[in-house]
Amino acid sequence: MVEPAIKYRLIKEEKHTGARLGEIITPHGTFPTPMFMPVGTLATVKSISPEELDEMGASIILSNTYHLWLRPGEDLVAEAGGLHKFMNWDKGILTDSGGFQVFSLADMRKIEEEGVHFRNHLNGAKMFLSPEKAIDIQNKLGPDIMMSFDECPPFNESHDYMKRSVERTSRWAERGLKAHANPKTQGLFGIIQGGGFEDLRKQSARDLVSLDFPGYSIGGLSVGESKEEMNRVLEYTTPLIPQLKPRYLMGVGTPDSFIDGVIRGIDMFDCVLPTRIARNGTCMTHKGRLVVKNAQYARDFGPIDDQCNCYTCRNYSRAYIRHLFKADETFGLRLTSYHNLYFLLDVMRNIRQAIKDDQLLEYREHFFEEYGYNKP
Ligand code: PRF
Ligand code: ZN
Repeated sequence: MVEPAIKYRLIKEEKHTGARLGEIITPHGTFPTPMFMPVGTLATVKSISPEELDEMGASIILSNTYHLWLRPGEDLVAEAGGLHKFMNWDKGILTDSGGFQVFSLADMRKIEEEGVHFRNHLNGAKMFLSPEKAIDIQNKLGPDIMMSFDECPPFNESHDYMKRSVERTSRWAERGLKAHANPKTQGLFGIIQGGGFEDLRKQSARDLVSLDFPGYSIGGLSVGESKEEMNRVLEYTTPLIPQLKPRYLMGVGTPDSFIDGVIRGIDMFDCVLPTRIARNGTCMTHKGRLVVKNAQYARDFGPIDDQCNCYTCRNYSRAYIRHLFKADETFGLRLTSYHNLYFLLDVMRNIRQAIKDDQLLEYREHFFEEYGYNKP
C-alpha cells in the first residue's frame, strides 16, 4: 500500500450547513480549504507573476493538459524539470485532464470507447486523446493533482446518452488509474458526471468511489444550467463522496457560487472568469461587477473597491485604471487581474473564518445583500 500523494484533513464542520474547514496536504505544501485556485492554462496565470500569486495568498493553481500538450509539449516541460520548475512556482499545481477542453475548444470530435479523435484549435491537425495518454502527459508535466479523462456532455443531454457517457467515464477513470505511473508523488482525482440526473450522479459516484481516488471532482456543472439546478445537484452529490476526501467543483468561480457551493460541502473551486473579465476591464467588487472602462469613472479617483486591501486598490484609482484601458496600456489589465484574484481569494478567507465562527449563513446574508441579490 503506497502512501497517497494527496491527503485531506478535516478540521471542523460548520454547525448550521454542510460546510467544512480542512487542509489539503500535497508534495508542495499543506493548504487551507475551502480554497479557490487561480487558472494558469499555459503555465502562467495571465499577466501575474508567481511572486504576486504568493503575495495575494494563492496556494494551488490550475493548468491544462490539453494546452500544454499542444505547446510547448509535455516532453519539453519534463526536460525543464517539470511544471513547478518550468514556471517557477513551488506551491501546488493541479492540471485538468484535457477532457473538458477537447469538448469545448477542439473541432470535429469523434468519441469512441478508446478515446476522442478531434482537430486541435491551433492548426486543425488531427489528434487523439485517450485516458492513458491524458495520464501520461500529466505524469510528465508533474502537477501535484491530476484529473481523470472524462466526458462532460451538455447539461440537457438525454438520460439515455448521459447514462452511456457516465459508464464510459467510469471505465476511462479505471484505465487512467491503471496507467498512473507516479502515485507516490501525484494524486489522481476521479470526476463525477451525470448532468442533472440524480440516479446517474449516484451511479457515477459509486463507480468512482469504489476505485478509491484520493479526491473527487464534480464535473458537468456551470455549463448553462441555472444556479438553482446546480445547487440541487450539489445537494445530492456531495454526500456521495467519502467524508475524508476533498471535493472539487470544476470551473465555478463567482463569489456567490463559492458561498453556495461551500454550504453544500465543496472544498475546492477554480475558474478563468476573474482573469478573463479583468482583461476587458471588468472588476468583481463587494457591490457586484464594475466595468472600469465606463465613462462614469473618468474622474473617479477612488479605488476599484473601497473594501478591498489589495495592491491595486491601495495604490490606484478607477480613473487611472480606466485611462490605462483606454490607452491600451497593459499595466491596466495587470492591475484588474490582480484585484479580481485577490478579491476571490479574500472571499474564500472570509468564508473560512465564517466556518470557524459557525456564522456562514450570516456571512452569506451580508455578502448577498451588498452584492446585489439574495436568492437561495
Ligand atoms: N470536466 C473536466 N474539466 C472541467 C469540467 C468537467 O466537467 C468543467 C465543468 N464545469 C470545467 N472543467 N475534466
Ligand atoms: Zn482590490
